[in-house]
Amino acid sequence: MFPLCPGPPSAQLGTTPNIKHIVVGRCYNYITVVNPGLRFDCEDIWRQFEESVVRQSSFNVTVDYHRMFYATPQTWPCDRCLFWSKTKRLVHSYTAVERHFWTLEDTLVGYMFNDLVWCGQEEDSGFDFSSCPAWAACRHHPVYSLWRQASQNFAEMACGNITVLLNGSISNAFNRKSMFGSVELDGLDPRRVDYVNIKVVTDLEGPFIESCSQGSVVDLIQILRSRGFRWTCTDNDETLMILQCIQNPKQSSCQKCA
Ligand code: N1C
Repeated sequence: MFPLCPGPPSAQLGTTPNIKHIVVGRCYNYITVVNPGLRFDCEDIWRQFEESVVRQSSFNVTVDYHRMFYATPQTWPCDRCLFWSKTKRLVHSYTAVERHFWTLEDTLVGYMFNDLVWCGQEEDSGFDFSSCPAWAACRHHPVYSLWRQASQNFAEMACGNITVLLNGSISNAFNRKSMFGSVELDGLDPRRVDYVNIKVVTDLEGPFIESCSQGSVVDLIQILRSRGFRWTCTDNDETLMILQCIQNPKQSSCQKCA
């Protein structure tokens, strides 16, 4: 089982220009402004990252980022983890108001690499700024490998009450090939996690395809049950609907109180 290949975050072919400045700058921002007091060596983290990516001689090898993760030991409130699948934009407006949640992008590694693209070159020792391998080869794509390893760590660390936000406007809201369904779910430890709170949210105007009692979400609940997790499931959580109304106030379903 391996994750889907949803395509790069933006329509660019090669490594994001100025990636070193972006990553090192985000790192300093994180340890200075976002989470002041953390002591990390941003230059060293970059070095470990760069060496992992550019040292690989072939694209058919999964990049091993363990040295970079080793340089970024971080603990976070494990009982506030928020997982998601196919709801990235909504999740981040949600965490902006529900500030106690932690997504992977709130950790240093997730923060540094969010929305970036990178790959090395077959024969050279630098990044390839003109093109990166097709996402069809995603199991070995250096971007995918990083999210896969980061997602695994994030899930293994989770404890207490955790939440997952799924998209009820698509079929297979819970997809066994997604990062959540293939890596994170299997990484959760029923001895550490008390409750898995599922939230299924649809677009305001639909389509209304999946819910807590319909479609692949039922399969997720079945898996959780069989592994001994306790769970709850909520359709169209009020805060999530209000957030969508803020982004789109003219929607007819947002006019109820007018
Ligand atoms: O495959 P997905 O969703 O189910 O992955 C989302 C899942 C979340 O719970 C996160 O903890 O996995 C973690 N995660 C990220 O935080 C993340 N940020 C950016 C996984 N992937 C992440 N990305 C990029 O989005 C990455 O390039 C990957 O390929 C997509 C997966 O998004 P998805 O298919 O919506």
